[in-house]
Amino acid sequence: MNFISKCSVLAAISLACITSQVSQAAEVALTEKLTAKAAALAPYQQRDFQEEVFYFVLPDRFYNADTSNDLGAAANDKKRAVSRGGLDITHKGMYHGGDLAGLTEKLPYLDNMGVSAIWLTPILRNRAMQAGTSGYHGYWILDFTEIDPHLGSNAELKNFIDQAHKRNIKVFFDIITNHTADVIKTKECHGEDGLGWIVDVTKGNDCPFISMAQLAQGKHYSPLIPKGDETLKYPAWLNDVDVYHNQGDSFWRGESSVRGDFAGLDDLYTQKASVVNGMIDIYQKIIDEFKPDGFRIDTVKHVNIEFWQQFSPALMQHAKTQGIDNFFMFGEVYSFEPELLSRFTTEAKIPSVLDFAFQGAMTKALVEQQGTDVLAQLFAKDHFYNTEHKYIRNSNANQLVNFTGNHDMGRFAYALKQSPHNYNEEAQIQRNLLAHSMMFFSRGVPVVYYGDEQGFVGDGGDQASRQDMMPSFVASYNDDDLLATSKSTADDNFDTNHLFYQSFAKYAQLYQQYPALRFGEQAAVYSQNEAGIFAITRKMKATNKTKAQNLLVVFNTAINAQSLNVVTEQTAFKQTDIKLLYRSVKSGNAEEIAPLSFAIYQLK
Ligand SMILES: [Ca+2]
Ligand SMILES: [Ca+2]
Ligand SMILES: [Ca+2]
Ligand SMILES: [Ca+2]
Repeated sequence: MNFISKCSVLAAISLACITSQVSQAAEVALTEKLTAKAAALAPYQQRDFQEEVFYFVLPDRFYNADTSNDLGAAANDKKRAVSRGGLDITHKGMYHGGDLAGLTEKLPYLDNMGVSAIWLTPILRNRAMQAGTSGYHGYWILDFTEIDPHLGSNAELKNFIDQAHKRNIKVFFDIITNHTADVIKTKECHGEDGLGWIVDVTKGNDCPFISMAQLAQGKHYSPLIPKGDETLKYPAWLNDVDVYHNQGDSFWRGESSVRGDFAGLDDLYTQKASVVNGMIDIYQKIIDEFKPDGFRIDTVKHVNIEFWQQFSPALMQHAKTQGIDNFFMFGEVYSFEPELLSRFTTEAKIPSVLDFAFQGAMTKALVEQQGTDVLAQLFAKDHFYNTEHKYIRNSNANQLVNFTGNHDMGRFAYALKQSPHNYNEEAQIQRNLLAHSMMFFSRGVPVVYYGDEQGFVGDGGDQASRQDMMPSFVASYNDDDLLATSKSTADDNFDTNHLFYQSFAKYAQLYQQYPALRFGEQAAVYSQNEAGIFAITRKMKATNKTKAQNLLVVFNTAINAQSLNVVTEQTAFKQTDIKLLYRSVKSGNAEEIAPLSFAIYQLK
């Protein structure tokens, strides 16, 4: 019986719609009141990675609760002199003063949104200034044994973790093994003292890459450390030029991608056993001292796979010996191809990766308006991630890390703003919300990029996407038109009434309320070659803690209402076996999916 097709937005009150066979009772019963977290959420020590709602934040850009550390190291601190300075709150490439004390103070804000895990950009001590900008982002590490003084002390980090744990929130560190800060120079590129430039940097390639074939022919750079910089790095073995590749700058292809420097950042010789063991030792000590709940690993693609095969199992095992049974790691592999991404969860033995392919498919579906088939095509490759590791947990697509945008590529809201489809603000709001709902309810673990919950947009990637949550003094941030608010980034933006904050809190609540949204096996049951319905099921067998659960999640990427009927006609589901649990937009009968909205149904 094709009764749903009689229902449309205009005919929403027709008899056919009112006598809808799909129960709406559950939707009405679902509380609208936000609870901090579903009571069912397990204590963090016992909680699986797949249960988390992540919040990814740059501490420098979040909240400044201690102005005494804004310049970093103390003026009389000789050991840390290079970690002092770099503060300019008007400049997007400089320190803005945010710190661990600020994050600690704002934990209730994150808790109330349903955040259960926080991923911080690197917090180890950086070189404060390099080539005219600062290490506010944390990716220029000099000292792998202590916290950057701009962010606070080791004791403040421990306090932050303690306070997060008291709220049942996990803390993940962002770690780097590919490179250190830029200290090493070469005579050929920077002169005998290493302080200048010999090559013409205006021609693009900073310090031209020397290939293995060229090395075999005797061509090489003469690495040197400028006078006074010989002992800047900790632990001390990192000051030996022989533990680096010294082959010049990467041009991001071929062997240069693994052996070249990231714009001068000293690229570690990760094929050497001493470097592998040294890095394992560094991060085992970090685990011992701070007991983090896991690591996000930077620049994974730029380190040889053999390194990860040793590093990853060693750290996973070590964390267990420290009593962190659910310790987890996920890597940044900047690729949109599941075939390549999955090499790192299978061959390289890293438990999971950030799912750039998911971000790419979402952009095609919701920014470019391609058919929802692009999503089905992405998920059809999920089997690439399946494996059984000998030393660590199995890899599978359910553990992938979903995101809509980040600090490098920019925010999803920026992609929408840039679209040739010229979306108006309402359309940008709806598409942004739908993207985030897909991030929560598709297989994988959701990551909210800080500020997305306040309607931040940005002018691009990198520095342009790293706005302040505290009142900003950066002109190019403050002239942005934020979504769903009359505020600008010049204001304080910890608004718990913002539509996005409220919506993400609701998504987190649903995610934590229905185990199948976290653990359920996903199958794509309907997609089409134009914007419209994308439907998935999430099936979960009964466990000793939970009953079996079988959900149908339906997304509508079209700008007109769609009917659930298209799904039931294509599948074996009977209308009477489907019960509506939640709709993001309540209009029409229970089978109607409003434009740019989603609905969650329970299947018998
Ligand atoms: Ca500060
Ligand atoms: Ca490398
Ligand atoms: Ca260098
Ligand atoms: Ca701007």
